[in-house]
Amino acid sequence: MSVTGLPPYDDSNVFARILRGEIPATKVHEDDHALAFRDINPQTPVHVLVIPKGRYVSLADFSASASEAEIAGFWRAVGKVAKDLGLEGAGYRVLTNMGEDGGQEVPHFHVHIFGGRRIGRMVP
Ligand code: IU
Repeated sequence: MSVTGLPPYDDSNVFARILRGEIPATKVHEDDHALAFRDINPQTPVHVLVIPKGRYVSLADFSASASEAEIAGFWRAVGKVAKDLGLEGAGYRVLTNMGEDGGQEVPHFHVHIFGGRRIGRMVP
């Protein structure tokens, strides 16, 4: 088990395959530390996923194991993507699902950026 309680990183997960260019994604941003692309099943008019380029299973894994440069680069990318997509004025939501109880489906750390409409209070 990894630090997250999830299995160790699996290089066959779908986001690893997107990072390797094996399956397509609609990319909106890419830099040394992060890739951002449109969610294939958008829940809001703008729904983008931001993933680190490193092999991290979840937020718990990323926050415990990534370097300062990776963490800074990743979170700067999240803010830049939201700004570049025009979400800053009206606001947006950033969310990560962590582990089984958190509803995480893809075992490569990612945050969702939701925007483009008013989003209600979160009900777990
Ligand atoms: P979760 O946080 O792991 O529960 O969310 C995974 C998201 O990945 C979910 O919103 C899917 O629609 C999305 N997704 C995707 O964008 N492309 C894919 O090939 C697959 C899932 I599989």
